Amino acid sequence: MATAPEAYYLGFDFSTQQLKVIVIDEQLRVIHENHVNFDKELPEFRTQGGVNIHKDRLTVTSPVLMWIKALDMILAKMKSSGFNFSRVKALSGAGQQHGSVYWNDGASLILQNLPSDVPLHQALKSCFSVNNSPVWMDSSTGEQCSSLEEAVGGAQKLVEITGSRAYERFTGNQIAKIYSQNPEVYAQTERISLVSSFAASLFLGAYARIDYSDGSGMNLLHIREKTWSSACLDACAPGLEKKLGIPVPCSKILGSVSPYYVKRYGFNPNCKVVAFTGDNPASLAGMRLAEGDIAISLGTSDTLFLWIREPKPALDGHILCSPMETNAYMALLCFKNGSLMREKIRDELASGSWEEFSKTLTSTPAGNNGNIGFYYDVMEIIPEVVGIHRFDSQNNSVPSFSKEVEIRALIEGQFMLKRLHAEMLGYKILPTTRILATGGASHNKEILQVLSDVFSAPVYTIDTANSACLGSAYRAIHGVPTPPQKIHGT
Ligand code: 5FX
Repeated sequence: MATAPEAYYLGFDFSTQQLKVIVIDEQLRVIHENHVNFDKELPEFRTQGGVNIHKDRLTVTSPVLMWIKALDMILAKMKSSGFNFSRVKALSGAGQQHGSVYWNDGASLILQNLPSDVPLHQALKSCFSVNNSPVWMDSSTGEQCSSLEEAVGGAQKLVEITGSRAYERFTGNQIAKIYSQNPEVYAQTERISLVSSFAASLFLGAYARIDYSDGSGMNLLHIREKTWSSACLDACAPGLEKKLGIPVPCSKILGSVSPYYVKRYGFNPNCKVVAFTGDNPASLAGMRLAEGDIAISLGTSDTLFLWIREPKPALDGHILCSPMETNAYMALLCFKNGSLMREKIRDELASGSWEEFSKTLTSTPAGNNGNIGFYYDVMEIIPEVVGIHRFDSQNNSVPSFSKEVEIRALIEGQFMLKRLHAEMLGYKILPTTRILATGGASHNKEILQVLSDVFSAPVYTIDTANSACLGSAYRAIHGVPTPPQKIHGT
């Protein structure tokens, strides 16, 4: 008897600059990759880096039809490369966090009756009450942030409910801005999606629910109760609960693909759509982070993802529901003074050479004989401090260090702060803890040794260029339980 062909799983990533897809098989092998670059392949939308920065320099949006046209294009590319869509058992995806999509009154009917002979961007062109979606780079909602914190009883209270204090890019504040500036637009919006749930809706042919993990980036979700906080909803806009729908666990199967994809691309009608989530939660899944692990990206800014069991939400950093386990959490910490600060000290004290920098770093012992320094070239996010602050072994503030002490103080100081803030959020180092490092400085073994010393844990380097996309494909495969296999001879 012929065996059934192996199933495929698709992971999409609607990121800021491009739409990506990765196909994996049941052994998690990548068997197809494709992408559409927004600026290059969709020049008619005139984006730069996938976004439009408005005149005030604070408002940043992306055209919603650009994302839809990119989906038309990527599926057409896959089809013309001979990809067999009928083997796809499930799909999932990621979206840039915080961005929001506003569906017009009546759009759900159009979504449910997509004509398969028409590209999506034509069929859906009249479906949006806001054509330019606010995205995570937007910082125009300062006023709304202050009102939200005030309405719920202060920043700390908001942190306890939603895992974060009010941030300008967070979706609740973006919705509040639209409501206050254009109440009639808000009134004619029947549904508000995140970029992730919007993308899932395109595949479902119906409004997809927001998952707990991406929902945690809105300043609206009660992260422990996994329900919308009425205090936050009421502070942002009236009637919001109905427009958001009920949030769902991240591994929820939302339904099967719309008949549109069956007819137009040859998808199997049973192909399941697993809830889409934010790009950061999807990356955590893509890196296969386990309890106690840390992923650290040492790039222009340094970003940490932590797996947390018992979170202690704090004013600095974000706590999100975990994309992997309903009762776990992930924390996100972002530090602005990353590589640029390291490069500045390298240029000043090591003639611009990483080799010389590393040699000098290893000439001093771990712990730096009690000397500590904190280096902030630009105003830091966590904590809000700027300038250079040095302390000797007696805890006296000192104006300078020798070059050897300075280089170690910089690197140890950067990692000690990360550990301190991680632990303040409830992170605990476990005997099994692994640190997965990525980004520019992860190529420097001496810097990684300090990271390992500070956290008392082994450090591994990984390539995360596609982690959100790959994580989405993994989430697709984990979302659909495989029926028990018959074992011969038993
Ligand atoms: C996280 O809070 C962010 O704003 C960014 O990492 C976006 O998710 C990038 F897409």
